[in-house]
Amino acid sequence: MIHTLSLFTRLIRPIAWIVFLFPFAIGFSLSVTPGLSLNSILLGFLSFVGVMCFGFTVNALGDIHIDQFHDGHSKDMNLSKQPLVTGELTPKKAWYLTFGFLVFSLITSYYVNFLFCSSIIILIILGFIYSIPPIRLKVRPGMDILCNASLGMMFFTAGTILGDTLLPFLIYIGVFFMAATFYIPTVVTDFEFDQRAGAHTSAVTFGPGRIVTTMLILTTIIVIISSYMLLTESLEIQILASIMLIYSLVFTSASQLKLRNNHWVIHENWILVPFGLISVLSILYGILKVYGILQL
Ligand code: DMA
Ligand code: MG
Repeated sequence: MIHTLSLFTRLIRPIAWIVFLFPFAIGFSLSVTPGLSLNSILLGFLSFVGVMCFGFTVNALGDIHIDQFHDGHSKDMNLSKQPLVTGELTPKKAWYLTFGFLVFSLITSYYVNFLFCSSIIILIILGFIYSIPPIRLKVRPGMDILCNASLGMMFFTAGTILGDTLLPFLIYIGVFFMAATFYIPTVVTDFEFDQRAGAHTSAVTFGPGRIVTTMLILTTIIVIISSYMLLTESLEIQILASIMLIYSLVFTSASQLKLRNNHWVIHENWILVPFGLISVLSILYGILKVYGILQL
């Protein structure tokens, strides 16, 4: 029983979900209005779980041959212990599970509403083409970053659709740049591991130095967008803009300091802990809003 549970969690990697829960939870908390049905909220979050199970299982399937080289650093787990790598699970069974997760996320999202279901379908497609050949964007230089930034923005969008109000367009663009900025260090920390495995990610192709410069440019764009949001939007969005501004500046500076001789070991907790905390706070705030208890 414990073994099955461990096999399952090593396949679906719930700790790594925090990265995507973050934009989804923030989008939801900003958009949610009093009186929204708790049923739909629950279904929406279940659908999120389905998409995560789907996305990480297809990723494990696509990465079997590179995950065996992972040394256990800078990730939610040692990927060489994934059940598909150790042989505890066959690819065929994993594909059956993938199909089950797909159906689960589609059904739950369908009962939220059509628009939410459409956003989930886009997320499923992005998750699939990111990991699975022949498209497999994760090994196409530049496209890996673009795809992850789009995933971040789409999770945020799905969150706002679940909350039932759309936000000013600029915020979605800001989230896109945030997601790109935060994805870059993860691809740079994977540099040696991907290079050993022969995966042509952005970091392997362009070299970590150049890619980190890109991070500086992206951070500048975030500073401009969030400053504009600070000046023009409501208190809630001003809080989001402040978090975006401060966190991306701290994160980018910390990242620059940690890169030496193409070697960059940035601890996963720089992302997982703040993202996890902000996600939990956002969801709680969202629930308080639904009940009309708190509204900033
Ligand atoms: C994980 O992909 C990301 C998604 C979208 C499931 P990855 O292979 O780039 O990262 P990791 O090496 O952590 O699996
Ligand atoms: Mg992977």
